[in-house]
Amino acid sequence: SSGPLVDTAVDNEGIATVTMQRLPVNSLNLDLLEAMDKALDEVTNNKCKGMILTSASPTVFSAGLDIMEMYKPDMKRVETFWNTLQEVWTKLFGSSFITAAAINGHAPAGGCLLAMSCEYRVMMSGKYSIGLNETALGIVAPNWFMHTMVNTIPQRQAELALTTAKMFSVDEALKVGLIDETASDKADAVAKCKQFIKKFDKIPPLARFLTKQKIREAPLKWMMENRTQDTQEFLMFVGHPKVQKSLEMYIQALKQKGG
Ligand code: CO8
Repeated sequence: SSGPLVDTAVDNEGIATVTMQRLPVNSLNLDLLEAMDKALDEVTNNKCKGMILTSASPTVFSAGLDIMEMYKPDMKRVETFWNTLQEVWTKLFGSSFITAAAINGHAPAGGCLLAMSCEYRVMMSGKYSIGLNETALGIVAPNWFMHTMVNTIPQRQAELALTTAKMFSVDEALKVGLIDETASDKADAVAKCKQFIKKFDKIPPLARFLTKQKIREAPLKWMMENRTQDTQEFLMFVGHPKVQKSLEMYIQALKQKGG
């Protein structure tokens, strides 16, 4: 399918809504990540005060990394893929503008990472789940995935969630603080994200940004200092025959489930 993979709409109050629209499940392939990288630059260049991240799918926020990018990969492309993911995370997690996620459906793995990289999360009620499930796939989440979770929920809860590959229901996510509010539908989720962003109308923007930057400094610094090594680890991981075998089985299971 063609058409833009990300839609960016800025309202008259300077709040940008960035909608991922790589249907059906917004799995993060290189093209979607590149479109998100551009959208984040656009929000910065337009001097938007805030950004809401959401999805065009009625039931999925994002299915996480596109498994097909990692299965039998072209090594050059998969390296660019990983570097672009690092770049998107750095821009989103470290943004000067205010960020909120309107999570209108499932948010496993990379989908959860994107939501946690924002400053506030509103999730639509329903039978949806959110979490970092890497260990269940035999994958160790990279350090910065873990840092992002520890920035969101208490370390003890993050350790339990990461080791057990916990996928949280909406109620469980609310209870542990993985999300901040629930919403009845997408419009309600977006409206609640806007309310969050508007809270800052009374706070001097520079003080707000410098505070966010200081709080988030350690994970960002980790990325700056370990980016190359992080990429090498990822490339070693996807190049491993055992990993390729489990990705193959995982893809088969996904396809069977979908029918
Ligand atoms: N990548 C590629 N294709 C996908 C993915 C994905 N992550 N998720 C779903 N699809 C495909 C399905 O195969 C299916 O394809 P088809 O139509 O050809 O059968 C189509 O999308 C629709 O999927 P479903 O039928 O499953 O849609 P549902 O609405 O029923 O369910 C879910 C949506 C809940 C999102 C479900 O698809 C799901 O659970 N997906 C897998 C999510 C997942 O496990 N993602 C993990 C990705 S790994 C990651 O993000 C971090 C890895 C870090 C690597 C670190 C290395 C060191």
